Amino acid sequence: MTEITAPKSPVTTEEFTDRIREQLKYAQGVTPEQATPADVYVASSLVVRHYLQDAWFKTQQDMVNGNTKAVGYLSAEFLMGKQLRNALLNAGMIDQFDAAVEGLGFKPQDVIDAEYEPALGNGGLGRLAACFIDSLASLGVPAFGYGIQYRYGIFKQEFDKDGKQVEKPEYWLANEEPWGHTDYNRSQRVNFGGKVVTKADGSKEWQPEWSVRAVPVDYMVPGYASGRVNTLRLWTAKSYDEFDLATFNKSDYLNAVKPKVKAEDISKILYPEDSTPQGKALRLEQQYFFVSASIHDAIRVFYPGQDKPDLTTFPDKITFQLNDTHPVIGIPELMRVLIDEYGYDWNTAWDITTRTFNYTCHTLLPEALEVWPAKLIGELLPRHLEIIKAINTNFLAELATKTRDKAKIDRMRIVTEGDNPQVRMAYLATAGGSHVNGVAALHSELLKDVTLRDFSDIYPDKFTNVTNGVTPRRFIRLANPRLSALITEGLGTDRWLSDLELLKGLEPLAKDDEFVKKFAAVKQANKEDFAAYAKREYGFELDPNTMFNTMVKRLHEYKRQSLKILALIAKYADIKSGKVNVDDVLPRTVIFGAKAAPGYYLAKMTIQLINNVARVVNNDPDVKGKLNVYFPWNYNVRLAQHLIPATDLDEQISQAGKEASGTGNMKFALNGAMTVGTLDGANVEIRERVGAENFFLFGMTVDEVDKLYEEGYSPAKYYEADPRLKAAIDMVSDGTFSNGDRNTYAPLVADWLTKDWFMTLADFTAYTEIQSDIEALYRQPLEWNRKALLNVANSGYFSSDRSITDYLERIWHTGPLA
Ligand code: OX2
Repeated sequence: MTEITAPKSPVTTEEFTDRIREQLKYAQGVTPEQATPADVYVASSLVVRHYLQDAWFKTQQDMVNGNTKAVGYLSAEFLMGKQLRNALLNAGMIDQFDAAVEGLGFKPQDVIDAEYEPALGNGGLGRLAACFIDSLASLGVPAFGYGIQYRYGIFKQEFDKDGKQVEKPEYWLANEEPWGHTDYNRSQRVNFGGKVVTKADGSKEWQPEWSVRAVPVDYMVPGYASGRVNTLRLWTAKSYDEFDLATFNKSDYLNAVKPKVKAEDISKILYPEDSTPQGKALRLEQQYFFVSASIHDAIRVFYPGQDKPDLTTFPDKITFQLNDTHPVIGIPELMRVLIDEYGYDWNTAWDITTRTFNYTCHTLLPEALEVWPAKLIGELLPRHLEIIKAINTNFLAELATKTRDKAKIDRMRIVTEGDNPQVRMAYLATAGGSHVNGVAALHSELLKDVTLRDFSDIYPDKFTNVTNGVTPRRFIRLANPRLSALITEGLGTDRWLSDLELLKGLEPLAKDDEFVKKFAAVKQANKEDFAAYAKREYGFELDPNTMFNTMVKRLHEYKRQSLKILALIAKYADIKSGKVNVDDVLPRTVIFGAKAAPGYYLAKMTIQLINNVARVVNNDPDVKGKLNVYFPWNYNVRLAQHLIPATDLDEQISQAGKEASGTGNMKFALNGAMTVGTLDGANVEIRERVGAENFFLFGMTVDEVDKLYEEGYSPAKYYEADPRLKAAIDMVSDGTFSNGDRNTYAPLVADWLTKDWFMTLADFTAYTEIQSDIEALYRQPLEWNRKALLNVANSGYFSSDRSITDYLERIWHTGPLA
């Protein structure tokens, strides 16, 4: 008997059908006969919202009336993915939906596909935020996600005829968007610019120059089987002055709408950076915009109708998690609100503030730690600059009581000295919050030992680790229904969806050849599905009888897509030179997915190279279909959901000490892919859990990398030492992948040979050597699948439910609603 704990549907199919008809009629204004899948999508979404509405009210009421501290997850990005199917799953209505739309003459998949994916994030950081709010709701913890509803999400990636990345605007709101509820009556004023005056009583008053209206757009965040629905509140910027009548009367229409355009610019685009900040004033405006609105919103929610609330209780009502440095301006903002708006003294305000905030750092790259020129902050937020300076002064004084090491104190300044002082947001976050966490065990260690070493010396108790996780609802149940069914069959229960450590129960089944064969059949069917999807969406012809070898993530030098493509070229060169007999080559299909930041020259050139390697290799008859390279453009959550379940081998090959965690690595392991990877980020913990014998490890460790930097790294040495590496790089230089033009990739080749900051060349030989182990195992399907199954069985730890449980215990000190 299989135990089923999935949520019970609140509706019958008939009721669902009637409701859809009703929405089609009254909301969409079409008959079922006239309706398109897009109409049915909107109508069905409204129906789902309808059934979630009471739980949403109740969760909010219980949160405000109860004694359970809420979590405010402040994040510049929420990469949600499509909403409808996830909401149906979490609310228990998938079957009723499928039957209802079929009854109306539609294919459920067409209706699902009609949803446009909200692409409000760059990569891992934004997707993590989305997994976290799913888990918070599923665990019944009251929470708000607070962010920005960007009009244009991350750019839409296309490739031109030369294989270069082209960025197109992603206007995801072009069609009706049934999930967001715009709540004009709960908007907040956010001020900018102007000056600070000192009043007669010595208190300060900020006299801003301009303001925008922050209007919340609320999204339901239904928990899986928890009966709870939390809120994702994304702010959109509106102008207070639609237009300036005086200017308009002078017949200057464009200038008359200027205030509106300027205000609305704030929430217009998501900055397409990942791990490197861009010093744009607009970005700081965005950060302040959503954080200021969110802080005021939380006060409104938790002290309804109170003019003089007792904000000393604020940290008992809500804890704000700062998702990286983007929301850190919230620290001086809360200080300002408490002091200037509510009249608290500095010390009380500081006590409230430091008890309210905590900070998650997601990087180790020094260039990714945001720093703002004090001048810019002064122009945009003059009062905040004063407060930041005072925080800095007090902080330095406190440090002087803790250490005599003047150099150390100087290194820890929040505001640097000199002609062009800078504000270091990571330091402000560390000083102004209760806890700092990294996102994987290794990352948190390196944060303490390297990046924030001085801070951890003096405040060791502030530092902790919470290893990332991913939601099993979206990334197993929705993405991989076949594997989900097999897991449920194997475990005799579907309870693993809310308690992922139960996957451990699959471990004994790895000894059962029949079960392993079923597991292999699931992968094969998923590969066939993906081949059909790739054909439909991209026109690719993938052979599902080859190994599917995937590398999907942002394009960044430290992630080392170069290593993958060079190894592939080396293999190609082996075939071309006759060094290996093509008939002995294990057939592989290598699939890349990656966006590069538009201004990131070498990353974009790497994309161009991959596309051209694909063009050449896929069309070379000498290769006999043994090597295939595909690069589906515009990698996003939807593509991830199709591709991850179909992958045999996943690449996590960053230079050790550079990838903070990775979360793709977890999704792949949970979907039964094997990983080839370095000892970096969460790979370390994945390998520990799945077993060293079930993970393809290669490459230098953090210590070896450091040592090599110290000794003086010379990439050319490696080029000379490994003839296969030399052959591969020479092939890039000699025009093979650029129609004979030797200059196309010259900057990339020059970088490899003279700089190679992330030591791709140094790890090349080890990476190519591990390929023989990989291929030998893949030639024994039963053994490969046994190991892949052991990956699934031992990756339950990487559920975002576990991450959230860790946050609750180590950082937030709160729990589910009663
Ligand atoms: C990413 C990190 O690069 C990645 O390693 C991590 O898994 C993810 O955040 C979630 O923690 N911007 N994106 C990241 O860091 C920054 C900065």
